Amino acid sequence: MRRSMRLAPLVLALPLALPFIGVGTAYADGSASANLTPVVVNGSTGSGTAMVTVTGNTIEFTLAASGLAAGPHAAHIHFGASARHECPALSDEKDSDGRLSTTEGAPAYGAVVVSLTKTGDTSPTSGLAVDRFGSGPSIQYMRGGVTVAPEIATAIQKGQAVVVVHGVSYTGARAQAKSDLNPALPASATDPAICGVLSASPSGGAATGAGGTAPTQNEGLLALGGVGLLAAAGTGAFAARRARS
Ligand SMILES: [Cu+2]
Repeated sequence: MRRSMRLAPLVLALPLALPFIGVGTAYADGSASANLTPVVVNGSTGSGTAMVTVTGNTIEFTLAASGLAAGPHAAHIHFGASARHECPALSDEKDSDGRLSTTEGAPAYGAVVVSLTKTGDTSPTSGLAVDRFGSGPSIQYMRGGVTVAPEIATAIQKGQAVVVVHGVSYTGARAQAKSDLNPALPASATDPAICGVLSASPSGGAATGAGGTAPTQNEGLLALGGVGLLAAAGTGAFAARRARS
């Protein structure tokens, strides 16, 4: 009797734990951050930071970047179970057309799994909802209460998820290229600009190690967080709302 009562909580907890078992270790709640640096080939001079806090299957994210091209910047968490969990390398530019498309980067970072929109839907369906992302050279916003699939929450904690901010500036032949995601858009609107792999932060701090983010930087990001929320710019020059990622 006493024994079965003691077992009860364990039995109840089991179904909750099951989704994690298939992907490996169950991960406790925590934070991950990424330094965003220019994607090879595409010529962005931007930089930024992404921070994600995972609580169960809910995430809160902060995205800040500067030095970006004019125009909207679709931004996503990418993940693929069979992806390399990296930002693209020069060798990913397979067709030698002088630009690395979103599709060419997929072997490195996988598919869109979360759209880091300011408002509304955050599923991959909103991947090109350009009027709900940041716009212009500097973007900065945060958002909480974003539900993700259990395997995505785990991937973030395991350092397998990649943040990609899209939208670059091209001249010459590259400026005439059509987007691989939606031929109605120029390639410059959707090609990846800056990228970073989310890596788990030690509790109470930021990522450490080679190339890690200094704690002060993330604290600053959080402090700046809410500022961008009012800027529902809607500057999307492209009717990409219904475009699919
Ligand atoms: Cu993306």
